[in-house]
Amino acid sequence: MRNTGALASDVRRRIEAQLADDVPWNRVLNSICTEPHPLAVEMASRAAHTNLGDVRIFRGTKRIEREVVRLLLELLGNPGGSGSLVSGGTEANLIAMLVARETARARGRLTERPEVVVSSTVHFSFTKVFHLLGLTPVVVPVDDDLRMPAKETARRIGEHTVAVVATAGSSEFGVVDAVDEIGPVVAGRGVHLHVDAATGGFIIPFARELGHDLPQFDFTVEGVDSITIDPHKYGLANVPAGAVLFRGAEDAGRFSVDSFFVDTPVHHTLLGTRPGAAAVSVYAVLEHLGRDGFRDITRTNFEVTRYLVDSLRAAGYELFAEPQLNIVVVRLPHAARISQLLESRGWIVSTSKRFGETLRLVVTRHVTRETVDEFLPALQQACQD
Ligand code: 0PR
Repeated sequence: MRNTGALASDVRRRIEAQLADDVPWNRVLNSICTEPHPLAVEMASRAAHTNLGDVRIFRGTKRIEREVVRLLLELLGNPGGSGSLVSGGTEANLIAMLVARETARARGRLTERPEVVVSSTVHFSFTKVFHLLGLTPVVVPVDDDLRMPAKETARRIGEHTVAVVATAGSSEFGVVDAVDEIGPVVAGRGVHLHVDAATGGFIIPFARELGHDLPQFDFTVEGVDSITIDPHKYGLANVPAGAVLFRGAEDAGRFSVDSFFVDTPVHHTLLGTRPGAAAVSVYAVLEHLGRDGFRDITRTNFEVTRYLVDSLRAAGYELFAEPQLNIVVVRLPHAARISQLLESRGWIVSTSKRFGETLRLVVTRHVTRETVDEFLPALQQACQD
């Protein structure tokens, strides 16, 4: 660290110079996160000093967090449930698996080698979670539509199973598992069913209202015990804002750690010191946009996705799968090299390590028809070079 501090103007200038080198949103076609809503940014900055790890001080901020959890539970059809705001999908999935394991313990079902049934497209955050918690994944191959098959899933449940994880919006393809078929076959087997809706949680409810044919994935489905939903993705809140929600009013409390101090409530999250700014930013967006606002944003996302798909097909590209959400995967020879070329020309796309020769394009709020019109020639040029 320097001995004598630099002038604020100097520090500011250096930070601005680095930020200016970040890729502008209108060249980003790989990100599930987007530019947060201006009100979220404004209110998060207002609450930058707050810490949800000390609710005796930040009691107003805590009230906002509780209200956000209530609003999210209501969105997902379970006003009587419980939950916490966390740092993102990874922490949400970790806490859901902790609760699943503790529930199995309480039921006397925890064996020496606890297992979790997942599909082959489950998010890699679970690799971290299983590693940390000593859980063993039992992988069900996806079907031809890249979905977790309900019957096969039920067949893999055994004496060691503590949980099943379904995904509502896979990160690679935006595929929504048939949670409405998986729920009923898992219900009554004594295992926890978790739905990872980090990606789809803020799209599917509104897309269904708009008439898109997507499976129900929320607490109205029999058997669903917990859900991950991420406001910092399609929820337009600032990073870091995730949420883990549970069916039962007491369920979030199954992972609970006491603190050293009198009058400090137990913790239900991994982080101790936690950003109140995140809660405030989510609250600002939910209240300001309401269901109408989210429905409008979803409608636009789907329209731009359709425009992208039609433009790609008209230009002769073939899709890897028919998109269910706003993630478009194109079959493309030499995809990794084309992605690198595009990046050198300012465009960010993804290529899958597991499903080679594919280019993945994510349509979110910052991706417009103009972005598509500018991207297509850049893609064509990269394919020719
Ligand atoms: N579950 C699912 C289904 C996800 O898609 C993700 C992240 C997570 C869990 C983990 O969430 P956190 O990253 O909040 O812990 N999905 C994105 C992905 O892997 C994360 C991301 C976002 C990556 C923006 C890049 C990026 O620019 O694609």
